[in-house]
Amino acid sequence: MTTLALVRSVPSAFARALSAVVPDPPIDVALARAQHAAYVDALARAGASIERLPALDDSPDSVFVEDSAVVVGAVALITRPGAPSRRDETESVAAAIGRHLDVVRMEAPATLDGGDCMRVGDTLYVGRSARTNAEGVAALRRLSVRVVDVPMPATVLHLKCVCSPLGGDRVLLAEGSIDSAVFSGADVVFVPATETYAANAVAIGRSVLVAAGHPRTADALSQQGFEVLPVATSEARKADGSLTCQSILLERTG
Ligand code: CIR
Repeated sequence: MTTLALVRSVPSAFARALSAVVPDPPIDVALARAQHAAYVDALARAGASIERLPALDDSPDSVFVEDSAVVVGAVALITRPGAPSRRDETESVAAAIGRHLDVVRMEAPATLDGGDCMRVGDTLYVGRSARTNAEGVAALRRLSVRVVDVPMPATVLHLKCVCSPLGGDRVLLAEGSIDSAVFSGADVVFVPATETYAANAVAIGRSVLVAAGHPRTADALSQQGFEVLPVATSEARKADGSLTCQSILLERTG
């Protein structure tokens, strides 16, 4: 099994990315680009092949490619992102993914962000956040996958702000965020509430990218047998982004 990671560069307009709180100090685009380059290096070190999507310099949130597609087996569902300003990001993702997988498009009034979707085994957990509506969840159900809705607290942007898949049946989950009983049957590894931001990690085989500066999460993942690759995220975080959101991972056999 090999992993292909689709990524897109940090756009010139990144300082205008959506954020719940106006960042102070503002986003430093040059630093964001350096951090993104280190993120891509870490993906490659973890064993992923890298494919770069065309830059969308005038689309402030376009580095956060995860939100544009959900991969279910041999099919990619191209989303209709919950934020109208982000809907111009999806077509170039569809064109790139279409070279690897069958593509299905989500139609209005459905909305869904890929950051709300987490695949664990044969189940797709979907956060019902402000970005993802019932029609969006219904579009996933039509893909013949077991879908479990997860109601989200209004303060949390996406499901994967508080959890992420670790491969197999394992899930990384922030304590005190959502009820771990939602993931019945999964093996839950907890991140302390003080390190909630680090619950969004990218696991590829035995390696895992973790937001730098979260030592208890790094320890917990080392104890699970992972090689921990810390990645700086200060600028993505100012735009309410973290690690999974900066790539779309495609698993390939052979
Ligand atoms: C947004 O609000 O849509 C972007 N500023 C952040 C998106 C982060 N995406 C993700 O975590 N999947």
